[in-house]
Amino acid sequence: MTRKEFDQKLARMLQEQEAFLGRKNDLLEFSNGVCNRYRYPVLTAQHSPLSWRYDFNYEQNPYLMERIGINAAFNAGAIELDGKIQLVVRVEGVDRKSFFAVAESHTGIDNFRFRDYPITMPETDEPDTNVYDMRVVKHEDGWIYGLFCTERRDPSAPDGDQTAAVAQCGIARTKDLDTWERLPDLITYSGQQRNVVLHPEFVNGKYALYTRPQDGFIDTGSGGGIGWGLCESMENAEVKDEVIVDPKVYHTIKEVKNGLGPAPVKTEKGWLHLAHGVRNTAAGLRYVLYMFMTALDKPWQITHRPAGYFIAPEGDERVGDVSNVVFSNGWVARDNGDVFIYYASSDTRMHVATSTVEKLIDYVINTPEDGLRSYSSVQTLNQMIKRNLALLSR
Ligand code: BGC
Ligand code: BMA
Repeated sequence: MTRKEFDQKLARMLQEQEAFLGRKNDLLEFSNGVCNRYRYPVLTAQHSPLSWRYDFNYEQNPYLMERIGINAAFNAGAIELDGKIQLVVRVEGVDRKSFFAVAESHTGIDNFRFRDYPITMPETDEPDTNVYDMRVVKHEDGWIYGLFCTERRDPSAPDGDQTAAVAQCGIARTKDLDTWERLPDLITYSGQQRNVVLHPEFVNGKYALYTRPQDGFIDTGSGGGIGWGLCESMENAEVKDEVIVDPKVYHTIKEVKNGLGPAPVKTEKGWLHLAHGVRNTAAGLRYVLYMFMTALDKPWQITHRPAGYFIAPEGDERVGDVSNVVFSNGWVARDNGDVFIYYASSDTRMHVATSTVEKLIDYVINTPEDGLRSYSSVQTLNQMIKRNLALLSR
């Protein structure tokens, strides 16, 4: 490539990228009434700036090759800040390392743009091998906290096993999402932790955390379920007692494991929660999202649990690096009642679904519970059919 060709190609690539980032998203016509989905993902690996991927220097990169590949953009934390929706995205390079990067949008449904640099997350004395799935929470103490999974190789694994890992909860805080202060990892008395979420308010004057204790890296073992515990400070966070708020249950969408998604949304009827449930199939694990509500004054007590899943992978969402997965660790409830639910599909890309606080309350309170048996599901169904047919014949 001559320098002229190089310059022309780069200019064209930058222009095409601008057009791509400016593309409008469309609401899909079909909706079940609970939430709406959109035509395009809101973030993909292709949304990452070209300056992250290509060396723009002709002498150093005469073929204008991609030098640093980005594999995926998924599992984002979400927060509304400075009038914009800010996603703290799990960006994964082709080297399989994840890191965090902020992407922002005024609309919340399209035109997400990454900030110039990814987040430089400081390490602790025990460096993380991989970090992912940040829950971003504005706490009433004034800080924005990021709780995320920090993963390191299991020090007790034999040389021949290069997959065994230990997952724990990393903690950092910020005011602007750019500069982060890393705090010590959470201490709990369970083997491993993923999906730890900070409750936005003090409870009995203490910080409150949703946890997900498990014995091994993949196996929850005797642990599992969404847990709850209090801690005195976030500077040396320690949860001495974990109680299980929402256990895994045989033959449900959360039979293998479950974990809280983003921090709950406060409403006049209770705290709205979004979580993921996992079941095993012959084709591997299937991850879906479900909701529940807890009591306003006792956020660890479930008051409503609609049966089954709230969002499951559909169409193209089913396929990706880890197929048949939807996962969410970010949502935003705006002052006007709109709710933007950010979910990733198949560990590959980010989508948005929209609803309102009012509709989600209705969904959580009025959707029948799981009777846990085929027979009771049919009874629940029959009751509604009977009422409907009576209405139709009037
Ligand atoms: C991956 C996660 C995954 C976990 C358990 C980690 O190495 O990065 O995405 O949830 O393993 O499978
Ligand atoms: C996990 C999560 C996610 C991921 C999912 C599916 O356990 O922590 O990072 O989306 O598995 O691979």
